Amino acid sequence: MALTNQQIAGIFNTVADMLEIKGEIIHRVMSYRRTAETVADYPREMSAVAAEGKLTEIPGVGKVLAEKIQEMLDTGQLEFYEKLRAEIPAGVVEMLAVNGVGPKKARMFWEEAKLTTIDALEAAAREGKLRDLPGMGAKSETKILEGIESYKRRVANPRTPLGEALPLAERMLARLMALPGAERGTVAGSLRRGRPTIGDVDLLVASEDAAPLMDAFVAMPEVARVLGHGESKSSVELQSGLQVDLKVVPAARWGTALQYFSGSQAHNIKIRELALKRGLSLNEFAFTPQDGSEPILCADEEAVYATIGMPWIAPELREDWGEIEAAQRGTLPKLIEIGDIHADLHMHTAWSDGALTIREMAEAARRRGRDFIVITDHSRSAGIANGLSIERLLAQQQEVRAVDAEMRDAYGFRVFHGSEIEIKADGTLDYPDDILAQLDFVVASLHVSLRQPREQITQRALNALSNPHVDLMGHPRGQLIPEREGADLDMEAVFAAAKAHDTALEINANPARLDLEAQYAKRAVELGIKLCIDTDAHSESDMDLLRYGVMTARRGWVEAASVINTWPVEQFLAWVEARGK
Ligand code: DGT
Ligand code: CA
Ligand code: CA
Ligand code: ZN
Repeated sequence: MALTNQQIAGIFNTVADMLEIKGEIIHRVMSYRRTAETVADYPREMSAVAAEGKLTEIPGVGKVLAEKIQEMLDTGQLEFYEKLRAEIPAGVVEMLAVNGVGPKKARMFWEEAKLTTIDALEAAAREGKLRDLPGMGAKSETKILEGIESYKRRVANPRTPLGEALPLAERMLARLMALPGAERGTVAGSLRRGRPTIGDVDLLVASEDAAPLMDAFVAMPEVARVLGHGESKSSVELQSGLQVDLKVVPAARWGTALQYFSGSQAHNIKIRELALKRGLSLNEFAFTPQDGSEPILCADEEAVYATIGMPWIAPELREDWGEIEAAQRGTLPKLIEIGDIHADLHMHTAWSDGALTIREMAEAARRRGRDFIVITDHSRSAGIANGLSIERLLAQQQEVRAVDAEMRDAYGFRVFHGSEIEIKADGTLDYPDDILAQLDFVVASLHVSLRQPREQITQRALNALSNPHVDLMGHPRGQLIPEREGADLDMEAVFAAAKAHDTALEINANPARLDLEAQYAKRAVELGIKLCIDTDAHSESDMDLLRYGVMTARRGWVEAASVINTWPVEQFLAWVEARGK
């Protein structure tokens, strides 16, 4: 079979990497990269274009690279690429995937230090052998070790972030639902449960006629490979490498199928055990009584749970974290919903690293139904984020007050002035207390020195939480999905301080953060700590990420009452006031 566009693009990209390592002129490297991009995004297969003799007519593909595409289609390989492969060890090319290693460094590690694998690079860094190479130092050596750690995690755990998978899944589902015969449809699996990362996408559609849905599904433009094309189940692999499964069931069996394919496996095992205790064997199709009587079909999930004597359990709770016992006792939480959120208390403008003006952010938030916001740009030591000096902070306050007056008059919408202050590496806060006292609301965040030892970084968090001017700790653990684990914080100590000082903890809704994650949010709820679900928006579209924060909160059993931005503005202001500002 002829090489696919993805395979051709992959080879061109690797050639570009190799040429860069060799120090080729950047023009040549860029022409490979550009062509790779063109080929990857091209709506038709290169083999089809070549069959018509029209490769050179593709915009941006010159004569030389068109010949190379032809060669790959004819022979299944590229001689130029094979030659480079013989010259540059694969491990050196692989080094480019490590954060902090560019082509010049990779070449230096190879030629000067004779390192040809990532493992060898790691060993050399651990032994302190990289720091004496030209342009290197102890700091860049540590950076490379961190980069290798993150690279290894990516390779070992190739899960897709929720924020990437969900929009894609919803797009594919919408196309299926537009077809005649599709009655109901939803995402299922870990995606429906709102896990921060997902292994594969599960789609479920109710229809009496599965075949046209299956055919449309495997023919979607995102599909790179069809893994299975059956009567009621199909699986495809997308160009991104993500797998998507589609199941089609008759509407009469929707409930059991949806319950089954939503998981989690641990939750379902317990549910099946409970069914068995009632003499019913449960699978994706039905409850089958063991006494041989007629199967019980469930058209919705409520019926499934009712059959085993319990109320419906929201999918976000189905992790076997105690939800089945709570359902049996009648003590399931009344989970927060997106409509409960009235404010966004953490957002950035063009004063620091955001895209919009204060007024534009306020308008965008108002259009999304919020009643008030707090502008929290970065503080002065956040150099790369254009953090605000004290002078700029005070000047910004004038503008916030002016916008607040206008928005208040026009719409009853309020804009408050805050800051997202750095908790600096030494544990001090980035503005003095007398400045913090002039702000309406203060978010304190860890952005730097996140790899400090547990005791040291925990102490920094405690310093911030115990400052009477700090109202909220932003994205407390500092994790980035999927590449960076959270800081090594003593979370019980963090919770105790948040509780003692009545400082709120954030559930940052950005799908790259989702921090606090559900298990920590759940613990915070148990301890009666206040939470806040913010978008940390740097642009208008960031405000639409709120749903991921709400999903995460729901996974953490969070109810609206403990979330400070569900409150009306008067209650919010009274709380901030009472905290001793
Ligand atoms: P993922 O894709 O790794 O993020 O996690 P899930 O939960 O989406 O798992 P997946 O895609 O393997 O299966 C979707 C659901 O289907 C899963 O949550 C429960 C159900 N399921 C799949 N395979 C099995 C199985 O072998 N046993 C049981 N009890 N349930 C299964
Ligand atoms: Ca899945
Ligand atoms: Ca699956
Ligand atoms: Zn922020």
